[in-house]
Formats: sequence, C-alpha cells, structure tokens
Amino acid sequence: MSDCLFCKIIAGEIPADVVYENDKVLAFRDINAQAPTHVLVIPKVHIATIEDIQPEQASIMGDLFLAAQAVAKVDGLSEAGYRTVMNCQEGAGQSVFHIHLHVIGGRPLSWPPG
Ligand code: DGP
Repeated sequence: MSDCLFCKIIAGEIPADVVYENDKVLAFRDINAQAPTHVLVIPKVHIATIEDIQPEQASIMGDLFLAAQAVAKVDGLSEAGYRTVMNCQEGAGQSVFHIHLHVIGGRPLSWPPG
C-alpha cells in the first residue's frame, strides 16, 4: 500500500534496523523503544488491523510468532523471556495501521500492563 509507513519500510524506501527477515515477515527495531529490546514484527502483506485478517491469512499470525522466537534468539531473550503485544485500533494504542507484533524485553516487565 503506497501510503503505508510499514509497507515503505518493507520496500526499502524508509530505512530500518532489521533484526530478522524471511519471505513472509520483516522484524526491525522500534524507533521509540520502550525497553532494551523492542522489535516490531510485520507481515510483508499489508493488513491494517487484526480486524482485517481473513481466514485464508491465518497462517500469517504463526509466521509472526515464529519470527518473534527468532528475534528473541538474536537478542538472547529465549530463556529470560519477553512480551508480545499487538494493539488493535486506535482505542487500544494502534498508531500504525499495518499489523505489527511488538517484541519487548531486556528489562523487568510488570503485569498487568498500564
Ligand atoms: P502501535 O502504537 O502499536 O501502532 O506501534 C507503532 C510503533 O511503530 C510505535 O512503537 C513506534 C513505531 N514506529 C513508528 N514509526 C516508525 C518508523 O518510522 N520506524 C520504526 N522503526 N518504528 C516506527
């Protein structure tokens, strides 16, 4: 999608600090990191929100979590642990309308989140 920030990152039109990539997903460091590790995992296909995922795209969610696993390995968090979050819609804090899984770790994380 031409006016989507994350599609532009996938296309290489906007630079990003890429941590992991395969044919389905791209993982890069969040520009506004909330923890020592804060990586965004996105599908290479444009999907605006969780509400827009079609049944035939269900495997994409698995691809995102497998990529989160790879990111954790890169940053040494596989044993220590990490949090994955996907905000859906503005009311839940979504600001970029191309689905993305936040992978957050490297510091103590409280629960429940604020
Ligand atoms: P959310 O609020 O859940 O939609 O998360 C969007 C995240 O995207 C937010 O944590 C900041 C990050 N972000 C916004 N613009 C850019 C950018 O141009 N580059 C990178 N790396 N991250 C961005």
